[in-house]
Amino acid sequence: MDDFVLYPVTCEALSRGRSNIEVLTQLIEGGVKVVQLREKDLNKKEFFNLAVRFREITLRHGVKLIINDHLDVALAVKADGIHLGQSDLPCREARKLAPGMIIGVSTHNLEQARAAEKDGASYVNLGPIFDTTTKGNISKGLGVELIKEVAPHLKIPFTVMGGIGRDNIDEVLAAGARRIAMITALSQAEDIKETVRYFTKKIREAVCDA
Ligand code: TZP
Ligand code: MG
Repeated sequence: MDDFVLYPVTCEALSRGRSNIEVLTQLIEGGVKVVQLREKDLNKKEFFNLAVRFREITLRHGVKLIINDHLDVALAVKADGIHLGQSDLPCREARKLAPGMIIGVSTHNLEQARAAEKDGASYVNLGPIFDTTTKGNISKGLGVELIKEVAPHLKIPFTVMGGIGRDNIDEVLAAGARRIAMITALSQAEDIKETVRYFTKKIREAVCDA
């Protein structure tokens, strides 16, 4: 899970008119080692076709590919992992179908995080940490306290997400987060490569200082 230090998640609609492939290329040039393909508005065939292209590019550069929501697509393109929400296929079932895959589960409290761990998740995401409008409506931030509350109870790694950017990353690092997932702080950056380098350095410095 070392690759998940900075964990970009795609959203073409919030990418300043750039295509997902363009954003992916910039992310990789900036040095990311993992990316999650998350597109809610595509039909299955469109999503699959995009996933095929993501797989080709990520494989060429030794970058891990995690697929959001669609386990069938993740299996079909031989992705490294799948990311599931609380309303998706239960982690326990996904684990049976994909024994060797990285499985991430979105969680919003300690109970969900513990359940995901018990059900075979490889990692959990905690969030949203801060307010974010990326999912459409405002999602209210749960606060960095969530990180402090949940982290001591988990054996598996966790990522954090939701409203994290340059102005508040220090708070999540101070709360103990070491793997940070982001959509808009990266997808809307004018210079994606520079932004990847900025956040990666920040997180790695926090790891070294700990
Ligand atoms: N899950 C929890 S917060 C979130 C998701 C998908 C959106 C995060 O997007 P951003 O732009 O990094 O706030
Ligand atoms: Mg989902």
